[in-house]
Amino acid sequence: MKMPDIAAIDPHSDIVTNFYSSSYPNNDSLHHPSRPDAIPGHPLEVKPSGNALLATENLRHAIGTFNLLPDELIIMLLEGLDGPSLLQIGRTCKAFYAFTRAEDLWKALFIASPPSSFSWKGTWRSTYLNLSPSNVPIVNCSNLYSDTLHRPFYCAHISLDPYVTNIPPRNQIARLPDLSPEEFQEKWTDTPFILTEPVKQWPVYRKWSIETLLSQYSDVLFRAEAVDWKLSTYGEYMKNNSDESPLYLFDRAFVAKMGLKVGQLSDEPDASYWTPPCFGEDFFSVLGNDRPDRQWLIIGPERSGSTFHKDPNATSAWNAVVRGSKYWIMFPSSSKLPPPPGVYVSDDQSEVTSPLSIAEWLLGFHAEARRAPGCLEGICGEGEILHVPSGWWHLVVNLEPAIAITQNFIPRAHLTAALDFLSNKADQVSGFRKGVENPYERFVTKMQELHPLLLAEACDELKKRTDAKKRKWDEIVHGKAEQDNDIDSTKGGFSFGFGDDGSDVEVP
Ligand SMILES: O=C(O)CCC(=O)C(=O)O
Ligand SMILES: [Fe+2]
Repeated sequence: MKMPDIAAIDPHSDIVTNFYSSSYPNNDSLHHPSRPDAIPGHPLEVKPSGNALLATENLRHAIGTFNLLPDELIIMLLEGLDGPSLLQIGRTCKAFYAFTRAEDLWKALFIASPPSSFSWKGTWRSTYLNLSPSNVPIVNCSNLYSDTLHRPFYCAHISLDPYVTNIPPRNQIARLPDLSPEEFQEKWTDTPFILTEPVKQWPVYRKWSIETLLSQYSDVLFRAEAVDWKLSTYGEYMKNNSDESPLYLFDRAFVAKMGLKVGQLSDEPDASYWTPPCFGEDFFSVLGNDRPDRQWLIIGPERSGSTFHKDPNATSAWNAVVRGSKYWIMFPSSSKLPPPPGVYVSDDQSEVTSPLSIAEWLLGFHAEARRAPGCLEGICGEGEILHVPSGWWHLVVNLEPAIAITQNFIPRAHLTAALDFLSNKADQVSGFRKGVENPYERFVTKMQELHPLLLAEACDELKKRTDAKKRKWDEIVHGKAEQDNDIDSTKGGFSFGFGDDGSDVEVP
């Protein structure tokens, strides 16, 4: 008897609504052969676990004692094997063959010991083993039922449309042609927005495409997560991969590698791009070459992107889309608000656990996030630039193959937040070169030299925030009456709310 394939059942039925997700979108393209964005069948025909309930045959029965173990544990055991051992166990039966085809196993082997020379072959397994696609057998594993094996494949093919369209008006990120430095400083430093004009003046906006970059920089090595690949190899990867979370090129040394000139046209007539004037103020520049990493070239295929995070060292950022488009979903940070749905943060905020891929997060949490207080969403299109205020959570996904440049900075409105971070979260400070010791002291020394008044103001503000939190703490621990005596009524104007001011000062 041919068993029903749950993944092929009408997506509006209850079964599919509960499949991998509590908030499955109304995606009526799922498995519909006549729709161009329908999800293709799994290459080995592995089915989601639920199908096992009615199955008369199950390939898992051939794996002996291992059949007692859940799929995740089998994969964990296989993670301990090298390539030849994986191939060997994969030959024992169809079920193990399917398990040993899991791409994450081969990606990990590749990254642990990259072959000295290789070409991208469409999958991590074929690339690691140097197999041409015609040498990879098509094995029918249709009687294997495994969410662990099916989910990554499924997530690599979901349509992003239901998540990035119909953004509720209250969630829309503001869109403006441009802002002056004064307008930015007065009204916009705590608000995400998209500027539609400045990037369109950049020479790289006219000149860059994946093709032109490939023709000019094909042999240049760029960093993509844990690997340094020639751009030509990354170009092949972009064209031909089925990864759930595509490898993302994120290179902080691109200006030197590509021999670019960067700066305002008045100083640098041959500049390839420049910081839009409204984002010009950046107090990390007082550190000169000792500043932390500042700018990145970002290239990735459709579906690549960044899972939820806040930018480093309490900096703000701009992110300019030179080619393609990006969907952004953002949340303010405040101790009054929880982190975004599906994101878990340790007490000291040093660890962010977002165990899900972007696609899994969209499937499982997007609907809830869209309704959550503070949620903002928007699409930053080609030639547009988005502002990420200090401390904001963001998840970003490329809707098409994309090229972007991002740069982090400290505007005066967030000088206090940066000082707070450098002094109170020294263990989480990142991006400084190895020899640069004690970034907080260096920063304060340089600020004292170059901007003493601003530094004094920011330090005052930081002290106020710390004192307010101490009082709040005392109020909680010792009761209200006792701490009332501590309030200096001459100062007034304090915010007694935790985190209203965006500060993350630790309560001692
Ligand atoms: O383009 C992206 O993937 C987002 C990068 C990012 O997180 C940023 O620019 O802050
Ligand atoms: Fe970011």
